[in-house]
Amino acid sequence: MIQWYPGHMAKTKRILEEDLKLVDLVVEVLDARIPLSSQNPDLTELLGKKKRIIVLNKMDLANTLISAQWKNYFARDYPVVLLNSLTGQGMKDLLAIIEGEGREINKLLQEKGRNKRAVRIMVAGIPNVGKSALINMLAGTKTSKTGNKPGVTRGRQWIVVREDIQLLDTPGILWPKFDDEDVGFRLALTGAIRDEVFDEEEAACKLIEYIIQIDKGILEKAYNIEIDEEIEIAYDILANIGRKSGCLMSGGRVDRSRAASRLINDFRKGKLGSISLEVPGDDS
Ligand SMILES: Nc1nc2c(ncn2[C@@H]2O[C@H](COP(=O)(O)OP(=O)(O)OP(=O)(O)O)[C@@H](O)[C@H]2O)c(=O)[nH]1
Ligand SMILES: [Mg+2]
Repeated sequence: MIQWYPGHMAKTKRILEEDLKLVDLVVEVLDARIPLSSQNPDLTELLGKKKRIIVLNKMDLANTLISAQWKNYFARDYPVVLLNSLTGQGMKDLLAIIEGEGREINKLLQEKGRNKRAVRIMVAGIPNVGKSALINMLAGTKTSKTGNKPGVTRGRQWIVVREDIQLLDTPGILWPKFDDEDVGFRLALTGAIRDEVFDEEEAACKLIEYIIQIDKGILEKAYNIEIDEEIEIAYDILANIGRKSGCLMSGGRVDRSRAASRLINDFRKGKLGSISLEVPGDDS
């Protein structure tokens, strides 16, 4: 499952390093369903002493109790907020944290005899975690952008979120890391890596196995099937899902590939309910 070639990654990293020089604070966006798998471990080194806030985004798609555990997990090291970037739930908390960090940063500036100024932030994260949605939510309907900042010479613009907060208009792209096969599957299932680079049927089977561990009733209800875990393996269950949802080939054989796409899409859209794929302490 290779998507990020070394050259591609080096360039992405270079751009990120340039952008980091422009900001005081990084808002790291993680997928609340897979907070560890969607985190890029290299960011810590890249940030150095730069401040970071962790956003567990897509909270609406994740299990509420597990998300609360993740919040505690990350809160040991960083300010953290649960967010739905489509509805804005959690946005007030995020702004309050940014404001607080901004005050800290200004305190340090003033101690050095420098003037008070707006805190400069950027949003960063791996693909598909909701960076653009978050930026849109923060920007709101505001069109006012400032021009006289170093970033603009390179085509970067600042969005004035509030008098005290300026946001880089382009998110920092981080690369997903998956030496571990399970991490790869989680990234695939949530849409962080492109569909062409993983085996959908295999990923769908992983998802079935995972959901059955939580509650087989989720699948039984969603697809009007009955699951006997004693005798059926995920591959059989996938076939049943296909049969019941009309994924058939000519001749009436089940089209497992289409069944897999359907299941994965249903999961991504939240049609199977709010399901977290990772629990603190799982493997970390
Ligand atoms: N349910 C739900 N969907 C979300 C949320 N935030 C973003 N999305 C959806 O997730 C998908 C990806 O969101 P984007 O904002 O495009 O993600 P991104 O990180 O900018 O992705 P790239 O630009 O590809 O790196 C879109 O379909 C969004 O509508 C959220 O909080 N809840
Ligand atoms: Mg985007």
